[in-house]
Amino acid sequence: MPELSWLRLPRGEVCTQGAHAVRWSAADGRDVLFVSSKCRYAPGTPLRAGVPLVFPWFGDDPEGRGRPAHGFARRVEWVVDAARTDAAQGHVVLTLADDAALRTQWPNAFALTAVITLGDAFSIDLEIENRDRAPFRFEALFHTYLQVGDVRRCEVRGLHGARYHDKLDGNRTKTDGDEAIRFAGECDRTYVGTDADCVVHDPALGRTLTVHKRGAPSTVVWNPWIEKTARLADLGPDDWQRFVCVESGCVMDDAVTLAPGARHRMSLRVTVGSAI
Ligand code: TA6
Repeated sequence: MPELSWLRLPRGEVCTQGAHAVRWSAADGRDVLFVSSKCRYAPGTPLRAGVPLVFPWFGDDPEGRGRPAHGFARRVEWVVDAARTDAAQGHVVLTLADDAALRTQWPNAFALTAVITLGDAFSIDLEIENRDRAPFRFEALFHTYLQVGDVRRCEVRGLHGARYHDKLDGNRTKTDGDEAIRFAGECDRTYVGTDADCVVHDPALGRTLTVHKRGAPSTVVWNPWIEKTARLADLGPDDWQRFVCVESGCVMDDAVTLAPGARHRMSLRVTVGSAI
């Protein structure tokens, strides 16, 4: 069975499949990204951990042709263009371009460049370039799994007043009237048209995690809770308590149409603060 290949850095690990930042530890040595207790490490299989990269579509195959959910970018090998580490941080650059196999899934010439830095902060900068002769429309998302002590005690702040599609209610459009998102059941919301940073308050671990973003007007907040977790083979039965996804990108209303030769850049930065 072929193995996955890894870039082992001072503060975490990046899998070359999917340019997937899987682990990152903060200055206090504690993990910040969640890794499922039943994560599967097999070529072609997405890892339920860290920051999967969603591209070129979000969610199920929009054309219903049986193509993989959340696109192909997280399932294929990227090329390592650079890897530099010093005592404090690691910096890697990985690229992905169309090839004959990918064009059977998505008939567009493109290039992706991911620049990942693991230090006291975590960051990914993703550039999407249209190398085709015609415009193309894409969705892209940093599907970030944040480790928390107990999701039932967490709050996510920053989305008050923002518009979202509620996947648990037929993707109906709603407006968030709450000061904070609190979790007492499955949550699957795609906020659109918001550049707001989000703060996860985690009293159980005594920290806050701030999700900063640029060029990414969508924020997805997801926790599968008990029943959906039981339906996911690569999540342990109690894993739902230990993570919240606060995902940043350009999806649904915020999908991007890119002209030939044009580039879109989106970035994610996660910082750790003390609980307040
Ligand atoms: O995070 C939003 C979401 O679309 C959820 O609906 C759920 O499906 C999640 O992504 C996980 O998707 P995956 O394909 O990684 O199991």
